[in-house]
Formats: sequence, C-alpha cells, structure tokens
Amino acid sequence: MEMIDLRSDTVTWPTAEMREVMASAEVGDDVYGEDPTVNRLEAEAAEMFGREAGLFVTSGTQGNLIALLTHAPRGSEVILGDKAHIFLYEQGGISALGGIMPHTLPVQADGTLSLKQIEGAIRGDNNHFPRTKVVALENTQGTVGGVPLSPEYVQDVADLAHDHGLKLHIDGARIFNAAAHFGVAPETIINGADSMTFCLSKGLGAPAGSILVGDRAFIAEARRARKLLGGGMRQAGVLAAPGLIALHKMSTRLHEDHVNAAALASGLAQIPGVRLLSNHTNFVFFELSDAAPVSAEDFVAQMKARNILLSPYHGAPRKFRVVIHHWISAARVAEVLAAMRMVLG
Ligand code: TLP
Repeated sequence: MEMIDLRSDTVTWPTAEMREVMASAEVGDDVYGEDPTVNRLEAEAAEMFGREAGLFVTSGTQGNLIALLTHAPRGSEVILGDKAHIFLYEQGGISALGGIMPHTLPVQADGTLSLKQIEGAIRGDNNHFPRTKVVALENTQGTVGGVPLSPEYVQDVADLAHDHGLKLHIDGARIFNAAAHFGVAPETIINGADSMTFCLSKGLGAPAGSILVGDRAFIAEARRARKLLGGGMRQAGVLAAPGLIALHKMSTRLHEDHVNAAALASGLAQIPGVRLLSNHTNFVFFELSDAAPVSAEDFVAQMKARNILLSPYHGAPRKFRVVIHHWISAARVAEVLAAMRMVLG
C-alpha cells in the first residue's frame, strides 16, 4: 500500500502471499458444497472458535443479517446496543428484510450493555408484545473506540440470555483484536455465544469475506438464508485461500497493531492542537482543539498531500478515528506523527 491509509482497517490490501495462494487455490461449486478450500476454511474457523460449523459469507453485514434472520422470526425482537454497527450502519437490514424489531439499550463507555438493562428489556409472555429472541453484542465495540469486551462479561450475557431462552449473537468483526487484547484463545473470547460473525477482510487483511460460526443445525439454516440473500458464491475458493492465511497467520500478529496504535496515541497526546480522546486495541480517536491552526478540511487536505489519508468521524467534523492495521508499521506511525507536527505546528 503506497498511501498511509488510516481511515479504517477495511482498506487493507491482500498480502503478496495471499495473492499467490489465490492463483493456485483448489476450487469447486460451493453452492453444491464442493469447494474444498471453502470447506476447509469453514471447518478450521469453526474449530478455532470451538463451534461445530462455519459459513463463509460475503461480508460482516451479511453475516450479522444471516445470523439474526436465522435466530429470530419476523415480528420478534433483538436486544442490541444503540451504537452497534448492526443498528447504525447496516441500513436497518434486520427490519427491512427480516421484519425483526431492534430493542436498543445504551452502549456504555466500556462497550458493554448493562446486564440489568438487558434483563429489563426481555419481554414477558403477553399478547401485546413481540417475542424477544436474541441479544446481540459487538466485540470489539467500534463506535465507542474499539473497546474489547472481556470473556467474563460475554459469559455473563450468554448465561442471562440462555436463562431466558434467548440466543446470544456476537458481531465479532474484530474479534481477534479482542482476543489479542486479553491474551486469550479465540474460543474463550466468545464464551457461551450461540453464533458469531468475524471479518477476514479487516485487520486480518484478506480481500473479502467473513465467517459465521455456530452449531451444525444453526449453520444449516444460515446456509439457506445466505442463498436467499444471494450470497451463494460458486468457485469461492479463490477468496477462501487468502482467508486461511488471514485466519491462521494474520490473526496472530494483531498485538503489533495495538502497540503501534498506543505509540500513535501517546505521540498525538504531545501535539498542540490535538486532543486525544481514546485508544483501545487498534483504534485511536482524537479531535482538533480550538488551538489547531487549520480547519478540519485543511488538515485532511494537508495530510493527504503528505500521503496520509484521514477522514472525519461520522457527523463530527473535527473528530477523527484512526485505525491501525498491518500496513501501518511503527515507521509509518512515526511518519504520521511527524506530518501532524508539521501541519499543526
Ligand atoms: N465497519 C466499517 C464501516 O462500516 C463503519 C468500518 O470502517 O469500521 N461490524 C462492525 C463492528 C464493523 O465495524 C463493520 C464494518 C461491520 C460489522 C460490517 O462489515 P462489512 O463491511 O464486511 O460488511
């Protein structure tokens, strides 16, 4: 990647090794269940997370939608955070396509939903009410700063959900960042969850795709929902092959991104005109203070002229989210800090 692109970890290009395995991937028709590379990726992802089965889907958005369509019939309800990606950034797909009602609870600063509030939101048996079917968590929780949720908290939510006959789904787009933060196995970070989607295409660097894991019966139904949504891919082994590198190799290096993000955060905190807002896992949030000598637009333009891409965070013109990923080495972090000192100096 020539540009230093800090806008998201979705921008990562596949590595040279990924491109090579794409060229030689064994393929078959995955709608017939005959793509050996897809089958291997699904099985190995499921095993890594201690679940019976996996499903290769086109995106994180599709994985979440499929999971909730599978857990929750039309007219039922899902309890989720008011700052969850599923609620804010997926076009209301669960309602538009699934007839599922979102019951939102405030996402707290530590990324959690309060257990008490979850319990209070679960509907009783009453003809007037929709039936609550699912609780959905996001780990790491992006909108509050890439905050990781602990395995203990996830287990508590799973226990609460199960005590009430509900399922727990996790939007684990960045689940390996959470596991790296706590230094626990992938299986542990999704303690008790009935389903979980994670993305191969963000910090793990694959060109496309996500995986949904769960038990065998759930994944069999989810496979039907994927077809319904037009997500039955054919010779998808060319995408699954880099996915295997993402799963086994890239997932083990994310602590480096966290170290680089922390270095960026501590450098930013020293720059006049910058107010550091938060740093968790591979995310850094900051804003330009009134002391900054440039407008937000000029700041973005001058950084771009120095080969660095930033974009203001949704709806807040002077606030920025920086996402560190494998193309942003420690040397590039130093370049970013030097450029910021020049632009804001
Ligand atoms: N997040 C993107 C944007 O859509 C905001 C980003 O740049 O962070 N869950 C979470 C927690 C996500 O952050 C995202 C993407 C998704 C799901 C959706 O994944 P894709 O883009 O594969 O549909």
